[in-house]
Amino acid sequence: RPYVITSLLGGGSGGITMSARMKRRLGAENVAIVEPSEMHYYQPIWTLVGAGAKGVASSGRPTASVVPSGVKWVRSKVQEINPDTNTVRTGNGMEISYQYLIVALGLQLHYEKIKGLPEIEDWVKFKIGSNYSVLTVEKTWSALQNFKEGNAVFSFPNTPVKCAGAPQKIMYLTDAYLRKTGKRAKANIVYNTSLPVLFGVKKYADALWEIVKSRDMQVNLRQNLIEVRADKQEAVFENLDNPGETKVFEYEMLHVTPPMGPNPEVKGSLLADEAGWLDVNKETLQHNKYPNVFGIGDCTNLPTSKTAAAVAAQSSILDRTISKVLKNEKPDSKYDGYTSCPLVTNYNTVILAEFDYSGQPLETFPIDQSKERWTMYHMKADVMPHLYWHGLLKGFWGGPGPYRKIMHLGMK
Ligand code: FAD
Ligand code: UQ1
Repeated sequence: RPYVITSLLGGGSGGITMSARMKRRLGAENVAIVEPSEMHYYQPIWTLVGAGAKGVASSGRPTASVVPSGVKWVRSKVQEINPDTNTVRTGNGMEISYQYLIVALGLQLHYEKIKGLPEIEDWVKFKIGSNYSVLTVEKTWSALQNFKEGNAVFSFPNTPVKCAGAPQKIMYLTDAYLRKTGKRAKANIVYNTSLPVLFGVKKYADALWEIVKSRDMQVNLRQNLIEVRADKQEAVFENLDNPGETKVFEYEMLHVTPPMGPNPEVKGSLLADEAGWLDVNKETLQHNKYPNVFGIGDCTNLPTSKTAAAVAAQSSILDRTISKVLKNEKPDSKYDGYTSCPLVTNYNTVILAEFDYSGQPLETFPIDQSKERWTMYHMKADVMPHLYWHGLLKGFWGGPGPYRKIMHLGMK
């Protein structure tokens, strides 16, 4: 029955944030969220959980506590989206009609695409970890603590990923942990990435190359993890510039960043682009074919790095876009692609990368953010979680854009 004006698909960062904003705009009784998970996770803290600097419990809160009061929560999966009839079918057999639809389904992790990767229960035994899932993040910390001597190997897959810095943040923390515990001399740290660069923005890549060189970490570009031979503690990488050529790395610790891709519910719908991501206008976030459909976050084909910081900036733009559409006016706000990645380089330092669609730095603070700073670590570890739970998810934090303008007053 069409009691719902706006349906939100997905109750992650983007879904909860937009539900708070839509409640303010339309009234709670006109908003519904479809989300199967009983828990909502603040994923950015997993970088620190994997390195033992935070507990995993701090990352999750019940979904019931983050769904704005009065907003209808459908505790089920989206099974099928039909934008021609303005309906969504859910796993529990409901058919929901919508006037407006915001898709915030995130992306899918594909651990199963890595041949031989054992069942998660066996990861501790096989010295494997992965900060990308709540089920595997604590295994990273086990592997780190159990490290004796040998290679610590880190992977970056040959797909788009969320938080493109996370696969190497854990390498820097591993290096720091092994130094702190006197084991660094017996360790060889290897970062094998599918990318042709260490980081997509030159200013930060230059700073990171300095760090990997000065701390004696080995970076191999265009290497893609395709197989794990867990019983032998071997990881097999394919050379993407010479397909078929593989290289085997013995490991004492393996951190896996899984291949990622669009959700099947988006990919299999009329809303997807050719690659399967939600096809939205890159300035207004309105769907390119269905004007009553909008997208936010990791599920979209916005050509920027997929982060919660990007979700924050997108949320204020999308709020504006929808307000215009509701009044039958033309959307006028323009998303510039803002995204941010706090590159944790030690247990007390962060390089705060911030940039836009053009790949140019777009820094909030009037200081050089490519330098390692303890203030930025404090922001990442202690300030950001509050900003997330009490600012972003409540619909009050739309990214640092306005503050950047104030802080740079008279400086440029
Ligand atoms: P999500 O928050 O992932 O939410 C998607 C939701 O959709 C989930 O709740 C899921 O259950 C639900 N869903 C999926 N399928 C269905 C379905 N069929 N039906 C209904 N619901 C469904 N970002 C930063 O800004 N800074 C950082 O430092 C940072 N570090 C990170 C470190 C790690 C290790 C990870 C994993 C991520 C990090 N991120 C960081 C990225 C950030 O967490 C994501 O970009 C952000 O959460 C994206 O929000 P989203 O709403 O698009 O997706
Ligand atoms: C941000 O807005 C955000 O979302 C709440 C993050 O996710 C946890 C971030 O990591 C960052 C860096 C930002 C940007 C905020 C500032 C103050 C630069």
